[in-house]
Amino acid sequence: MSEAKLATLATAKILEAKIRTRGARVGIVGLGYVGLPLAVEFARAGFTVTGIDISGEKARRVNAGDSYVGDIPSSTLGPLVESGNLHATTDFSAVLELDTINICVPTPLRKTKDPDMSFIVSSCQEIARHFHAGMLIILESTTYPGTTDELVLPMLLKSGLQVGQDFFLCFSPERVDPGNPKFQTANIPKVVGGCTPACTEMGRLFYSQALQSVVPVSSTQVAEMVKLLENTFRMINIGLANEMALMCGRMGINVWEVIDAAATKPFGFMPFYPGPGLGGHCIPIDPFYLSWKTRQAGIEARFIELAGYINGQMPHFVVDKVQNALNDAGKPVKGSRIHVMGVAYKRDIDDLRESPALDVMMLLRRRGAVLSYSDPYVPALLLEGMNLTSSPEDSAAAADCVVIVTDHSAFDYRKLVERASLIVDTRNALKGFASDRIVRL
Ligand code: SAJ
Repeated sequence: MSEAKLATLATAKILEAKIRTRGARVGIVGLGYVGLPLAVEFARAGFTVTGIDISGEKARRVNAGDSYVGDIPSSTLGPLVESGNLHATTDFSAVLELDTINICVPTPLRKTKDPDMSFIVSSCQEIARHFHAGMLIILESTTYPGTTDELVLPMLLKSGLQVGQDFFLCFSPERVDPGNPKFQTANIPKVVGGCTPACTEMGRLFYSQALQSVVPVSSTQVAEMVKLLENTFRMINIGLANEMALMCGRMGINVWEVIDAAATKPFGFMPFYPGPGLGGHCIPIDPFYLSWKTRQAGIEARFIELAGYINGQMPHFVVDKVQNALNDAGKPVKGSRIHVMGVAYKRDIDDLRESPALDVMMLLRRRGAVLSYSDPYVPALLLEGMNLTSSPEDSAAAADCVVIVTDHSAFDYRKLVERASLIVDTRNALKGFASDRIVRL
């Protein structure tokens, strides 16, 4: 066997041994709601973990054992930092001392609905500057199929090292669901696909040291596509539920009753619910990474485009409902006091990203409404340059119309029904209440 071949085998064996003995020095780039929980799991498993983030504030808070991620209490983070198993830095030269790196940086959409790859590119450029033989690199950021092989791999090959021999490169989709009480990083099955079989096996071995279940697949593209299928599935089915709402609304049928009854089918059906639109940093965005890529391949992702259109129309549908409800009460939208209940993108969280509530409020404001809102998770927000602060729930009673946009559990719906003069309910939050003052989606 040639010396080169022997050296290659040695590289893989040495990295394998480091991983098996937990001696591998683990790096996590991007300490957000994905990266920090992952860093904690590997630190818990006994690895020495270095978190790398461009935010000095994040690095400082991690090193102080002060968690800013809801799923990681400071009581969990602190001891791992004190024991030396976890520390954070903004200095990418730390890569020189690392054996593995997981890249967990954001992949937003541009306004043109094109993928914004800038965070992946800048992270990989920094990693490539300090990259060395014997490393396992795993991209976790949601992206279009082909990113790992077409964008990341060439940046690492510039080192002259060979993938699958001198270093190992994989993709593994993040599946973190912030606030999920049942499924957290450790017990969510982890899909991983490598540039070569040896890469896939190294990725499988790595995750199996800290996570309960690993699902190896044959390539990085398969792994990239798995995530997009998961979230495109959701987005399209939510679009179907919204279209059902539009159809039932036109036919005077209660769509919520239809869905609840359909959901009694014990097989072959999964309920999704209509709403004021699609918010969050995953579902409205991930499918457009796929449709952008398929367009390059000359294939139109028609379901994605159609569902995106329908979901995007829901804020307008809600505002028309409000306008018609006020009209039936002899009031124009212009000058009416309209109080929005809940502005976060989904219940019981504080995240405003892509929240449809912002679209609804903007449309109502442009029709001349006098806006106020209540959201226990969002004390203040900026709407087209206007600073709004959350009012006490009681203030809803003084409004000409209340719109339930996000159905937080903390709201007192009974009191709202007793006191409000008109309520448009976009979430079926008032399912148990009957009143001619309630207008449902
Ligand atoms: N929504 C509806 N109708 C539904 C479900 C959701 O209108 O039936 C709306 C929500 O109100 C929200 C948006 O869609 O505005 C997205 O909601 P989501 O429940 O999909 O929550 P996300 O955005 O937090 O999605 C995450 C995703 N997790 C990852 O990407 C790792 C998604 O894959 C999960 O399935 C989802 O959490 C979850 O199940 O909680």
